[in-house]
Amino acid sequence: GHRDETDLAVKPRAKTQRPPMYKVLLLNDDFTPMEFVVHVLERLFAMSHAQAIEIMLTVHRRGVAVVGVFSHEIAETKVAQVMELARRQQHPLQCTMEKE
Ligand code: NFA
Repeated sequence: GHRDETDLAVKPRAKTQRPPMYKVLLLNDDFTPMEFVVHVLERLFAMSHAQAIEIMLTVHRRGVAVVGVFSHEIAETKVAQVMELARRQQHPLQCTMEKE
């Protein structure tokens, strides 16, 4: 309505855009050693040994787990790092990303 001294002028604005975030997923397989997966989670996802074991066992039992949520660029880097470590050790471990 009409303004008085208590009114605040607030322009309608578009909602603030947040950049999309990406889940990094680790997939189970029958061959990659459990200790290698724990090592990957500790080294690349900054998890404690206990956290890494917990997530590794979730992947082992359920088939897949989210290991982190990152910007597109960081998620791509994490996936590439996991895949490169696995390739170097000739393990079939798979890591993917998907938009949240
Ligand atoms: N399933 C694998 C095994 O029994 C362990 C594993 C866990 C592999 C998580 C990949 C991801 N050796």
